[in-house]
Amino acid sequence: MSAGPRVVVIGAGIVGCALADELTGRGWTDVTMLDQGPLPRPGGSTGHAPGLVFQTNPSKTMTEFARYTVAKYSELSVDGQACYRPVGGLELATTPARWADLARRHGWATSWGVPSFLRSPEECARLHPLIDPDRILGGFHIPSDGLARPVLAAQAQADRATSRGARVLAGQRVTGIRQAGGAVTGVVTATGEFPADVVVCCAGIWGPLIGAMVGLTVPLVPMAHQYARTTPLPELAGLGEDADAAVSPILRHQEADLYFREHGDRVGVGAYGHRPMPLDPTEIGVASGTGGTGGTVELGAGDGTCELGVAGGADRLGVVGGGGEFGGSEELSGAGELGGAGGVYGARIEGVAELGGGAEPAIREFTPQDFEESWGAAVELLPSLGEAKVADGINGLFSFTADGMPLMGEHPGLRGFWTAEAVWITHSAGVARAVAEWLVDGQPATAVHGCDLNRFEAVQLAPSYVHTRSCRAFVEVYDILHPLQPAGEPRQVRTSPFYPRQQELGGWFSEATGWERPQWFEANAGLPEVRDVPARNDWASRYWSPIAGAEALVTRRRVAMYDMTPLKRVEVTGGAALPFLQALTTGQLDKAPGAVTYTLLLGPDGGIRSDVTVARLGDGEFQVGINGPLDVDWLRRHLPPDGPTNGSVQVRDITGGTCCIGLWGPAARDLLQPLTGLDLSSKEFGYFRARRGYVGDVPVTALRLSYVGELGWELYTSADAGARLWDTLWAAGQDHGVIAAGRAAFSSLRLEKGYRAWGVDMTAEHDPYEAGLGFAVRLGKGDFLGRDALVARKGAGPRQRLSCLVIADPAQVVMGSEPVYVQGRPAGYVTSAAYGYTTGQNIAYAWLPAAAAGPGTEVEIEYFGAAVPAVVTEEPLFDPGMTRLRS
Ligand code: FAD
Ligand code: THG
Repeated sequence: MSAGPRVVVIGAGIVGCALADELTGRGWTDVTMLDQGPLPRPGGSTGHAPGLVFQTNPSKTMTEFARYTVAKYSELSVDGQACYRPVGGLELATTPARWADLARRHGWATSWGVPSFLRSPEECARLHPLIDPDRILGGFHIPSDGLARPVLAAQAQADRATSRGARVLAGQRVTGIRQAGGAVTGVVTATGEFPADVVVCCAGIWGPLIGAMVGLTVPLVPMAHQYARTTPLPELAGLGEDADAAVSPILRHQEADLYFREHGDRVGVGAYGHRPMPLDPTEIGVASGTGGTGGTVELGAGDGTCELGVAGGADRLGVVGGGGEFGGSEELSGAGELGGAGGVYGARIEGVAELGGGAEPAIREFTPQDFEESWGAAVELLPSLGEAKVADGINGLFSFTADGMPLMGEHPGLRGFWTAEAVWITHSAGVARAVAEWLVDGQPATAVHGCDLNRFEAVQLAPSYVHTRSCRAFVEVYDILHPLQPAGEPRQVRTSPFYPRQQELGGWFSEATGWERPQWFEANAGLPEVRDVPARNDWASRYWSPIAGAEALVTRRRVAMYDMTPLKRVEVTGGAALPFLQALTTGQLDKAPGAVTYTLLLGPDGGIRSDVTVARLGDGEFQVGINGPLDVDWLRRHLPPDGPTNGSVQVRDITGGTCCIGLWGPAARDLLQPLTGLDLSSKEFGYFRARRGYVGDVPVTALRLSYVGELGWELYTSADAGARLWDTLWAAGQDHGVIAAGRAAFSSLRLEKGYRAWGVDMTAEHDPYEAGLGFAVRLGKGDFLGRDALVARKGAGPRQRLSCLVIADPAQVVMGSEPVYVQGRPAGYVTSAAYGYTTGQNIAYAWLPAAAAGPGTEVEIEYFGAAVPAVVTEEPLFDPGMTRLRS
């Protein structure tokens, strides 16, 4: 068997070690892992993590990563010491809102296959004897959650990789990346060179520095997070002094931004309640005392934390021996080399393993005043802590991203350069497995679009954006977040040319990928249709207005203008544009100019990478309506290689330079025809056709299609003419009762029509047949990416099916990700949901096992702990005969 390509992994933290193990386990054994620090504690975040693994996450992918990490580390040990202990996880509620949210989290755990229970205060106190049951309303208990031993797990995986032929080298500080012809060729360290075909950056908080060596923005922010341990508690005396010993469940007290674990007879307290403490990666420094770092150890004092006095607050925390010991670093070897600003905690405790040890670039000095409030809340929850004191603590550094998700994938412009960054211990093995599959098999088995390095728009890579949003992610880490809750600053980063008009109409804006997007318009509050809109439950009524329902109704009754500008589009041009697109899509695109085709992009395994519309505007000219930056990345990656055909295909993102109004509704033709020389009759301008012309004096590309399932057109023009287009349509529309309508109405209408949203309803984990999109596949057209795998999957028959559910109670609108029970058993999960105003049906789409998904099947959706009855229903619910669209 070949050893595979030459792989260099940068960083021997838990992520690098897990990756080396996963790669070598798949037969890629020519793996060299480099770390600047000493082993097995090279000085990164891994050495400071207390190892709590709470698996439940709103993201299915993240939960799966955590499940795999639990399963894997449960099987690992070093010298008889287990790498994982399933002590269980207990998330506690002290407020009614949190209690309700724990029920929502129970729903996610159930949806993603993690068994869990809601427990009474007394049950919680039985599970964890330090809890005061009078302080809580209940708990969410996940028996398989627990404690990983990060350094041990890293070591176990590194050892296994080594046994398969990998090399792990300490004291090798990477200073440069070699490249040639758009691909990596090697890694340069302070003392050597390592040829490589694949380089994976697992450098944690240092990732941005490595990225900078290859012109790549690694959009993460190193942040300090406080973790402290108490003096011994008599109640825990039975556990002894081993800092790794623990029997009670790990705890989360999200209301106070706290988590807890046992360290033998002491308690470890983690706090997110403090102010964000971001750090510039250039200020982190490196571990000292090993070869290769030379004299280059540099630590800035710029994190702000070390300027703060420590003694004052320490007294109030009751720190052992007073505040002085917090500041003192003289007992720590290597501290001197770090020049005082090196994060060190003072008080050493005999018999308790060091949190860090040696020179520790990934910790900063504990700032007791930031911990004070947390300590108060900790004592309130666990009254026994009142007898104890804070013995030691750190401000430990790890990575935050704007959306809280990791950064996995390949550099967009340098082949062979990969990242696995911003990964918690919790997800480490799962992320590593996915990256290994991606490298070895060509794609991960798990849907990773939410973690893809290339998921961001350029504006989201601006340093200010990354910084502000990552700080916000820190602040919100334990907050109860509503799926429609608008993002904070920075806002108004991207606005369509219609934005001033939308503001005048009282648009209520949310943000996505930098765009301001109106959800509904207060100007429509006076529509009589508002009265026809049913009320909904408290959670679903947040960030929502009945006006949205009225906008949906008006779209079906008259006509509405939708701002479709944020829906991305690319221009694909050149002599080879047609064969290029043919090879990447499931549809037949070889049609005369003027045709529009709804088609799919598949991965090599036949999973859906995206669904797109391809408008052929000329022989070698296509406009492709896509779903996001990953589609641009996908198309670019598949461009024909340099050579004689170079330049025969160009892919250009035209989103920002153009804009689009969706003019939809039964009166759309009557409104538009007088404004244009185009003949809008169905005979001359049929469904799924494209034409160029003018609307008033605005040049447009008009596509006759509609994501809301109504007669009408998408009207594209250049951004400069957008305001003119809006005004022209608006003025002419007054006689037809035109309104501006927002995203909320849009979502309801598309679900009534059964149109899937990629990334929500279907992902790379699903094939077209399961997703109900078999109609978009032309197996007979010739070869295309994913075709062979798809043929096999078709033959095997669908395992699961995207199913349309109708909920009996109109008020019980659900939001997505809720578990669906068939015959009392968890069987699937909701993807998207909306009330259908025109059909009067409360809709939820859900993945269900194919065998259980037939129409008429009665199911229950778990919503905040309540069972909401629903029925699998034939789809689409609205206009199955397509009379509206084709009228
Ligand atoms: P690291 O462990 O930092 O490894 C990166 C490695 O890259 C380092 O060893 C570094 O030396 C090396 N490196 C960097 N630059 C270079 C270079 N130029 N050349 C060579 N080598 C280089 N997560 C959880 O899931 N549960 C928890 O309970 C938890 N608690 C935490 C508590 C604290 C106080 C902290 C600080 C973090 C906690 N985390 C927790 C987060 C977790 O520790 C990190 O997310 C995780 O360890 C990151 O692992 P990594 O391998 O990516 O990074
Ligand atoms: N408009 C344009 N491009 C897009 C979207 C869009 N690309 C991304 C995303 N949205 C793609 N999603 C859809 C989903 C459904 C339809 C169009 C885009 C659609 N489907 C018809 C149907 O299923 O009845 C297709 C009929 C056919 O194939 O003839 O219209 O909103 N420009």
